Amino acid sequence: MNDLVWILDSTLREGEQTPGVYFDKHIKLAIAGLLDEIGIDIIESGHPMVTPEIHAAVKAIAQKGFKSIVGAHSRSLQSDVDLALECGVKFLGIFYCVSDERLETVFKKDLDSAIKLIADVIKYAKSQNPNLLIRYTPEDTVRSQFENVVKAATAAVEAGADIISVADTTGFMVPGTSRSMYDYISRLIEELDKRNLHPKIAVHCHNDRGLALANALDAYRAGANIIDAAALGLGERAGIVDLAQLLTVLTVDYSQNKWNLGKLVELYDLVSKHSGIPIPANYPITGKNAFTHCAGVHTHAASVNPMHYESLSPDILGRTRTFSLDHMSGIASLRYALKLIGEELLDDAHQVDVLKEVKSVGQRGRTVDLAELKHIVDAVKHHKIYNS
Ligand code: HCA
Ligand code: CU
Repeated sequence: MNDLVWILDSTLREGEQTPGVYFDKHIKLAIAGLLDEIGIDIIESGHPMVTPEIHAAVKAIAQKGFKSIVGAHSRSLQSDVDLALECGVKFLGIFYCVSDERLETVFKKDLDSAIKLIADVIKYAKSQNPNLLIRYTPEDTVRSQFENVVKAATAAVEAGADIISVADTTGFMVPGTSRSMYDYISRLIEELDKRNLHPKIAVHCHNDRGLALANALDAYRAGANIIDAAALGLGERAGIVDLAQLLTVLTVDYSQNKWNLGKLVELYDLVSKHSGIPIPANYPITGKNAFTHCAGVHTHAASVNPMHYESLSPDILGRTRTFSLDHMSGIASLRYALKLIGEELLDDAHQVDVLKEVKSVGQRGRTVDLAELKHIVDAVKHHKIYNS
């Protein structure tokens, strides 16, 4: 397993391929600023050929002087490369599919001429800037003929590519089956090793089956050096690996400790607001309910010791654990919440009435937060005083 894994964030490139999503230049700069603060190694900031606005944003981000390496996406065309280099990026991701099906029906080219085209563009980019970090991605890598991928990757590395990315463009891979990312990456590294080639290996996993993170971790275990992700898992169709989930698992479960996880909530709020894509309440790590306990049995045990119902602490993200009161709540949850609002001395009869009201609110499909609980307590007290 590779200890020095790099993260490439593609919120601004792949993420903007989410239908209907567009980030203004100042928002792109703010997102890139947060990614830099989090400690992301490579920010894939856009594909400058797509619009003049994206070109301007890539340029502005590249010139910010971030610690993160700022990169651009590019087709295997000299004109795309020129436009990207003009922005001053230090990383260039060039993609070209080499499956027989795509070559025959879309590009109308044979493999050798496609490979020549790819190698020529890489050589050209390297000649323009020898320090440029170049990634070559055989798009739809995992469904392409393996021999084609090895041949294209070999030519790309010989032409100057530093990174070969394995793209699961359609979220096709399934851990533990014959379509395992672990096996794929292992085989590719072995084949390149036989040719004495040792590029960095990146992995780009789409989430069509909900397996993007599992596949990315499979790739990491097999020795991948770079993992692509995006905030909120944004991207084409079901998107790609979710950045916050990936960084949290690598930190907590794989002992990597290089990211400022405390900034993720701010990043997600910003990206959610400006993409118009809400964060589902039950989304791992960043969802509203990710650290909220509800059922009476849970809140009771978790108020004794949170570990009973948590395997991740909200502290690592700068979040707080909450206890939600609704129709599921019991007297233990209520007493815990009463303590939090300084009402622990409320007498038993009042507590029973407060709990009744809490359950009634819950049955109407809402939860009671601490501010509302205070109002309920006041009303119950007032009611009793009024009636007595
Ligand atoms: C795309 C497809 C891509 C490319 C990945 C890469 C994919 O939108 O161009 O260039 O590394 O999933 O294959 O995102
Ligand atoms: Cu993609």
